[in-house]
Amino acid sequence: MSTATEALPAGGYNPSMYELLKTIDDPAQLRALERKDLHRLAAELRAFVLDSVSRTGGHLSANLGTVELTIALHRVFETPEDRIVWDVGHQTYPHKILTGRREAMSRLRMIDGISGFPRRIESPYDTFGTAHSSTSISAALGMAVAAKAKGESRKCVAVIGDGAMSAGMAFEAMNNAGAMDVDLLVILNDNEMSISPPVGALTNYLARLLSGRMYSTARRASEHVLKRVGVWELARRTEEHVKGMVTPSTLFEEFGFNYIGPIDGHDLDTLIATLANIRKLRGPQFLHIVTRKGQGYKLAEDDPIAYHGPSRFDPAEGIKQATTPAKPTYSQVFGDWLCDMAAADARLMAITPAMREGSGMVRYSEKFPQRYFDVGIAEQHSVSFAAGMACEGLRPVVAIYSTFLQRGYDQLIHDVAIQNLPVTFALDRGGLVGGDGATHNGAFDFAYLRTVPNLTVMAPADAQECRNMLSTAFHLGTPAAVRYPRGAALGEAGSALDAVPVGRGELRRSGARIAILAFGSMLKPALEAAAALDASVANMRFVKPLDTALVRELAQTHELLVTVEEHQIMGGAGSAVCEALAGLGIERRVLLLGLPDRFIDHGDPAKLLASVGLDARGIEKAIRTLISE
Ligand SMILES: Cc1ncc(C[n+]2csc(CCOP(=O)(O)OP(=O)(O)O)c2C)c(N)n1
Repeated sequence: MSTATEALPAGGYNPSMYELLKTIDDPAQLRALERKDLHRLAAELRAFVLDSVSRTGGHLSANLGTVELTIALHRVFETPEDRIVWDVGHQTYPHKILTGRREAMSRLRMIDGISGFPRRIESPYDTFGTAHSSTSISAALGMAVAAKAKGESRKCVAVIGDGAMSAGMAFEAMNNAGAMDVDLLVILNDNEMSISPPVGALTNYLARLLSGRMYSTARRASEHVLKRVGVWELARRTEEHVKGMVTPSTLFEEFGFNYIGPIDGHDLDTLIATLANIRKLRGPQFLHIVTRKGQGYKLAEDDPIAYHGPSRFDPAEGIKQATTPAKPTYSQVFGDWLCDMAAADARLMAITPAMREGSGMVRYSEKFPQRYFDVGIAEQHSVSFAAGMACEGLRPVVAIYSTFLQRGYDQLIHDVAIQNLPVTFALDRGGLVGGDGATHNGAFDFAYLRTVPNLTVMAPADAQECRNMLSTAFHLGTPAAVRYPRGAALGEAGSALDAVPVGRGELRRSGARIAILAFGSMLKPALEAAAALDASVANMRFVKPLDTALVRELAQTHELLVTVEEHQIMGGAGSAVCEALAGLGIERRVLLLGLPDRFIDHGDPAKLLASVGLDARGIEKAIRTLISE
């Protein structure tokens, strides 16, 4: 594929570069531009994306890859009347910039700023809220069916990456759509990357489609057959006819779609012409475009993984290696434990649904390639796959973000827990995640896990405890989850593989009248608040089985119990404490602190926690308010 895009200058992004871009506050203005000006618009848009992401942090590589596609879509389709649904939505910065949010990009992913993903409340051009992948075809199909039912002639388009296409849900939607008489266009944005290189048979298949081998092999076979029946010459002249007659149709055609492509997704003229033609076609259409992650910015082209979601950086210099080593994150604590436990126990198998980097598994994947399984964006499959391994005596560890395990909930109950299989869930990103916002917060896991029989649920308060709990889970012989937060771990973890006593919390501070029962990340602010209040503090460690003996003891020796968790109050660890008290027949006043019954948006994690009263000051204030009533 040719990549005719102009490379970005290595620095010096002065505002005059955006003269044309500044005239576009609405795609109608883009549609009014002369065709020849669109290339300049693309160059300005690409420079603007790089400039603004370098100032705020956010997703970069994917957005540099969708510049031409975004312009072409808004040029050809009558947005917002025609509906464009972006899968995942991390590649929608060009779309945001062209749909009235250029200036707002300076507060991307910040409190009160715009989201890094499409959101219906943010703009009429954001037709569907996304962030978890592989929903776009379902949603666009729903919109197409709605248009038909209402007699509206609008077009509906789903834009989905090759990584997101690997999820079962995308195929469920394809299966459904292909058999329907609706005007739906699915655009496969194939950049041959997920966050890391994509995996699986679909990836291999797409590569074969691109290299043309599939087509030429089939063509050779048909040549042979046709020569024998004496019609080859005629057929050769009507290549298209021959192709339609004897070449194997693509997988997407088997699903009932009309497959078009592959075409160069950075060739604006071809994109516009192709989309304009497709717009006139009826029924399910499938356009395969090829783009490059990081297109136009050499550093990101060379290392699209590092530039997938960078923090702020200087575009002229690129991402800098920190001079002082950063404090290890919980993901790294997990990754180190994984390597050590794998060395100690050959039964360990580690599974990730497409999140190798984010889950801290790069070193493990290099050290233990035979025992490392990236299953693609396939959370449901990852859980049942682990269950199958566990049936055969292995000890699978599923490393998964709390928010993404929501996808595998039935598999967790039906395949793992009912059969009481020894699967360890290393649950990353428990609690508020910051810039990614409500779609990615791990706010529900205590609730959805603690209600499942056979499952043990732990929440470490520091690095060492995280490591010990992972060892505990691994050796338990039954299903267990260790839930830890995003970001820097507290303290350091040693190299031992010790366990913690199951179902036992520990008293960390003895005070009077008030006892704070802290879960996981909330131990630290609880201890700080307790010092000012002279309260007792327990590190509860286990959400399930809850240390009911400790709960009883604290209830009998204190006037007020305060539970604190970085999780929804409803159904969370505090609820478990209340259930335990009821079960014990103890009447004691309880203050439940945690996340309120609303979705928490994006922003700086510490500020967000403070905004919901989950810092030391907030905890102290809530307690003082209650006792002064
Ligand atoms: C259900 C789910 N699992 C995992 C993720 C994390 N994630 C975000 S982007 C991404 C890669 C997507 O790859 P692709 O669709 O090819 O888009 P590209 O970034 O290459 O443009 C992943 C795994 C997610 N958003 N949703």
